[in-house]
Amino acid sequence: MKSGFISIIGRPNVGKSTLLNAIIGEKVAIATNKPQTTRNTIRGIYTDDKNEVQMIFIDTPGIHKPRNKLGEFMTDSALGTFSEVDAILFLVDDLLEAGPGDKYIVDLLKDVKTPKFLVINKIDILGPEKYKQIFEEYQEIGIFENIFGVSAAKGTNVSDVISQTERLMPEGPMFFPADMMTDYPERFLVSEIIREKTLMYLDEEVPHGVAVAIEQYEETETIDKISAVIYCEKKSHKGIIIGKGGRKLKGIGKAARQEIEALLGCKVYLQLWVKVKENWRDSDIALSNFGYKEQR
Ligand SMILES: Nc1nc2c(ncn2[C@@H]2O[C@H](COP(=O)(O)OP(=O)(O)OP(=O)(O)O)[C@@H](O)[C@H]2O)c(=O)[nH]1
Ligand SMILES: [Mg+2]
Repeated sequence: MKSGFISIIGRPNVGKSTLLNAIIGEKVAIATNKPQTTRNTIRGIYTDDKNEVQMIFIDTPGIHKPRNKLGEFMTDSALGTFSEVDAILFLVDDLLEAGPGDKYIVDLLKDVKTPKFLVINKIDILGPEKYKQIFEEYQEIGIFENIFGVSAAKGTNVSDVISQTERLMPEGPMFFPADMMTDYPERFLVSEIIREKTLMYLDEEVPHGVAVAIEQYEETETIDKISAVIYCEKKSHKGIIIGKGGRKLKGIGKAARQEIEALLGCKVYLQLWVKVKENWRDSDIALSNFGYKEQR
């Protein structure tokens, strides 16, 4: 039996959560077109058909220059995985010169002994010429055991990444039951689904200030009753989230409920509220209440 932990790292929005979901074959992490969607480390458990290998993939928040305490927590959560894992998957979707972000990560990785794979994502939209340039640029750096081109969204070459990662795993036990996909409680997954739907309905600056707290979670024989608060940082944002005549909030609620029902396999009564909590991203108490503190 082989088993181990693998960290998926990279800039915001490169497709880390999408890749995790593609590897696990189920949605365990929310993914949106908004940068900084992932805020905690999210573990997805992969067990092969023969129960001979178990790999725990850790999706991490996009590494970025923090602008508040939430940002610090997010970037620290990602960097903190480096020394604890058996392999690192570094995701990119562009050339090094495209921005300072990837260069910063490469410099950090140079000092990390853990085996590293480079995963060039979004090959479905990159085009062969650009792919070749990215490939050669990273090969030159010479710190990656292997370089893959994948499309996490379409599932292209994801099985290669899985099989090559397997080869890096040490002898080890089954940490989790073979049918388990993630070790997060349903309550957390529910709050993430609500956050995802909220982000999808919003644009620009509002999403970064959104957090979701579950207030009531009651399971009955016929239906699960869940009530949650969507927090935002400004009164004007509250209006945006609720929308004209409450239409936007209704849309968020409906989309979230449908996905939560599929997750839980039962009917759900979902009640959503919107509240303002100014500057919560710099408040230690709020961060800890939302689970964005020493959570790993
Ligand atoms: N075309 C294309 N889009 C992709 C691919 N993988 C991910 N995306 C899109 O890229 C966006 C970001 O995906 P996420 O998986 O949320 O990215 P992330 O790296 O987890 O982002 P953060 O959590 O914010 O750090 C989403 O709109 C995805 O649909 C891909 O292979 N091809
Ligand atoms: Mg993510």
